[in-house]
Amino acid sequence: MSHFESIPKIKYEGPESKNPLAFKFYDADRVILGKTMREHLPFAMAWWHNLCAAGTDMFGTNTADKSFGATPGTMEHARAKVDAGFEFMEKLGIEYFCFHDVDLVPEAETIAETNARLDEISDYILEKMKATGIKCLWGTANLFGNPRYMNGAGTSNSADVFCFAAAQIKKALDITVKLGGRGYVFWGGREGYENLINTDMKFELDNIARLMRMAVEYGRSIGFEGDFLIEPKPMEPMKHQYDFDTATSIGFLRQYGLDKDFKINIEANHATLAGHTFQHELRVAAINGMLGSIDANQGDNLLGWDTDEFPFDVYETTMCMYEVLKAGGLRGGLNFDAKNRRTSNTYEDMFYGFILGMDTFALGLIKAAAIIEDGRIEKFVEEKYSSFKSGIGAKIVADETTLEELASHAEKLGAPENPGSGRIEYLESIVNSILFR
Ligand code: XLS
Ligand code: CA
Ligand code: CA
Repeated sequence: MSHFESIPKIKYEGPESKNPLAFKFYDADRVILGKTMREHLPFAMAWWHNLCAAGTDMFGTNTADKSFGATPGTMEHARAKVDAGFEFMEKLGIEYFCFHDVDLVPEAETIAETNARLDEISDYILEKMKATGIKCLWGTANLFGNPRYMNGAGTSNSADVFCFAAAQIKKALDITVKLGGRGYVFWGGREGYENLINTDMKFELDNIARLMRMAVEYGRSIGFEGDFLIEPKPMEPMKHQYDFDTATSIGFLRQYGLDKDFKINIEANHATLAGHTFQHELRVAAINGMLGSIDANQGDNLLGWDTDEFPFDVYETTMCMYEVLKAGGLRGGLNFDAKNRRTSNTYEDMFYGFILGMDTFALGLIKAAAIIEDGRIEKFVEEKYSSFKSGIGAKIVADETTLEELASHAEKLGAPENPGSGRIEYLESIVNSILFR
């Protein structure tokens, strides 16, 4: 049974096309810097937004119909979501999906019953994967929705709740391995605090590191070879979340000896909530060898919360793909952790959202490659630091000098040298001339 009968397979028609159900920039087989767009841009569908979220917000209920012809909360509905999801991905040429355990099946009264449901649905998903070639990018456990996690999961004050979290992670890892997932994500939505007055921060951090260590040990023991990923976010739902941003998360991973098994999953909207640009977070991960995967969405600068919009801002995707290309590509993928606006509530809108996101990233890729081929920006940056290529500068980077030697060098110079213009406006106008030529 088709869920999107009126929607054709979405094809590339080029920038002049006025067909809303066609790609204007995403041309999967086009080769850019030696790789196809498909290879550069491993797009993924987020099960939760696309197949589960139906427009409920703090002030109102569903505006969209995501029942797919079945009664929500049943296994029949879980199967209908699989059917709809695979039809949707095939029509768009999306090759990966990401999931939380509870996106796949309704949670039952007992762990055993929920796990039996997960076994059943993952058999069905596996069949669909074999038939279509669609793959799993990453899996995760929802450790924030159930009221038992109100004080956190890995950072809960309750040892029993900690065990429930362990049970969910164990099963989510089993399912991720069964589906051949490339990654396993920890997003710590409730791993943080509302108020330090009732919080033992050190104890909580030690504990969640223990949970992650056990997850790594278990995952490796069942043959999981992919990356474990921390997805930073500074706040929401908690006032302060421990995985605040990429730098904080890398510090945590190194402190607890988890950095060999983990990488970072960077979400654009979480970067801006942390007071950073998306590009900043990508750069921090890349220079630390920790760039794992990307949750591709965007926030709203006028709103202080996580709006999870489909990417539209070409400057942002250009800078994202610039970082990705310079880092040598992505180990993971580009997961559209994005949802339609509450007022865009039809099946067509689901497709329009993905077409917008895929085209915005395709444009970003094309333009980032053009910036690199143009070379002026990279050349400027290289020259900016050229004083470290010879003389005293070369001695500094070779670690062949001392503070005394540097001090006497400075004394001999007399007046300090002008370090040179940063040329920001000139460089920005290069970006514009490449974006809009
Ligand atoms: C929420 C997060 C979440 C993670 C997966 O803000 O983005 O959806 O990606 O748990
Ligand atoms: Ca996310
Ligand atoms: Ca988000």
